[in-house]
Amino acid sequence: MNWRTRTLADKQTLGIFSLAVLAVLSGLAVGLWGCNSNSSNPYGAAPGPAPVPTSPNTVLISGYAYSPSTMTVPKNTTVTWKNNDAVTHTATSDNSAWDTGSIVSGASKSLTFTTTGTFTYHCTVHPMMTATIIVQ
Ligand SMILES: [Cu+2]
Repeated sequence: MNWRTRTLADKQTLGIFSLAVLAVLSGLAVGLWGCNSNSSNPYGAAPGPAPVPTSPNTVLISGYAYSPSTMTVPKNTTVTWKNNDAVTHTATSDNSAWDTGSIVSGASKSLTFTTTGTFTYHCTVHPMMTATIIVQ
C-alpha cells in the first residue's frame, strides 16, 4: 500500500514538474518570439526626414536673388517674401505700385495683389535684384 502511494505521489510530482518545465519553456518561447517581433516591428523604425513644407505663394530671397524669379498667381492672392539672406532686402514694384519695405534678415513681408497685371520688381537696396509677379 505504501509503495503504491509513493509511486502515485512520485508520478504526480513528475507530472507537476513536467508541467512547470513546459510552462517555463513556453514562456521562454513567447519571450523570444516577443523579442524577435519587437526587433522587426516596423513601427519601431526611426521616422524618415520630415517633409519640407511648401509655401505655394512665397518668394524666397536667398543669395541676393528672388526665387522663383517669376511667379504667377490668381488675383487676390497674398504673396509672401521671405528673406533668408543675412542682409536687408525689399520687394519694390518698378512702377511704385507696391512695396514691401525693408525685409530684415530672417523676416517675411506679405502683399495681397487685387489687380491683374505683370509687375516687375526689384530690391531698392540692391537694384540688380529683379523679378516678376504676374497676377491673372
Ligand atoms: Cu536686396
